[in-house]
Amino acid sequence: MIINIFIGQKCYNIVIKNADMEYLIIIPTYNERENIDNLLKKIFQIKKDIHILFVDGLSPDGTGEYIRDFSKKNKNILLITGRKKGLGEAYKKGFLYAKNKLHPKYIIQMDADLSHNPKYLKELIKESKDYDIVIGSRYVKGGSIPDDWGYIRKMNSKFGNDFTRFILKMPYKDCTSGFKLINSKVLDTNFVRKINSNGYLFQVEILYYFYKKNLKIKEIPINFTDRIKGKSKLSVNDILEYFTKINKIKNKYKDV
Ligand SMILES: Nc1nc2c(ncn2[C@@H]2O[C@H](COP(=O)(O)OP(=O)(O)O)[C@@H](O)[C@H]2O)c(=O)[nH]1
Ligand SMILES: [Mg+2]
Repeated sequence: MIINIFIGQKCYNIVIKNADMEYLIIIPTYNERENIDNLLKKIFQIKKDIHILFVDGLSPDGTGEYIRDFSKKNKNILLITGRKKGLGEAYKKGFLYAKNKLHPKYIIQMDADLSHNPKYLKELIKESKDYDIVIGSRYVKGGSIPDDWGYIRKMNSKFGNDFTRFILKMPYKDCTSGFKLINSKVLDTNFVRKINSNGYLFQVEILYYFYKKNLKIKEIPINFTDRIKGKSKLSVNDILEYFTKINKIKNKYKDV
């Protein structure tokens, strides 16, 4: 909890460690206003006392203001904002805010568009007792991607994952999943500050670091569904970043 105390002209920010915060979901948002109602309803149906930190990129559709209204009524909903700089930058900001100010025991990464069905939170939370990282995985047995994805999209996702395993020699089936739980104690802030990939590669970079750290990692199956409302923000640049910078990640963490 953060309290602002004024003494004379000076404002002091006092951060009171929130002993109650166990699970914190971090959700980056950009023009996701239409999804917020449903998202919050479904998350709180699964776990009433969960905390959510939204990182909004000053969405022109008013997502930030919309969330702000919810956060006034429900202390478990938190919001930080700043200029849109990509998914990786939004997560870095959220991770650092969580580590420095909120101190949750577990952090969960999740999209706002309901592609990551909140019902899987139950399983992520259950496995958090035995694993440092729990990945909601589309490519383990029982998991899936949408049937109606076109050939190119399917190949891009599958080939991207095969390529990652080939280059980085990681054993995981879904290296680009954006739905995962991280035990907060393994998320080192020095590491977070140095992350320098932004799109799909952001997910690969953090997973590779966890892998090199020999952490306990588990994949659980999820059925990934396409967003119904709003538009995807990930771009051709993110795909290019993926294939051109993946080798740099290997070098960057060779001594971890
Ligand atoms: N704050 C912030 N959020 C972003 C940015 N880019 C994407 N997002 C959010 O990150 C999540 C994943 O992006 P999305 O467009 O669904 O990617 P896709 O699932 O790969 O199509 C969504 O909740 C987006 O609103 C950004 O630059 N800044
Ligand atoms: Mg999405």
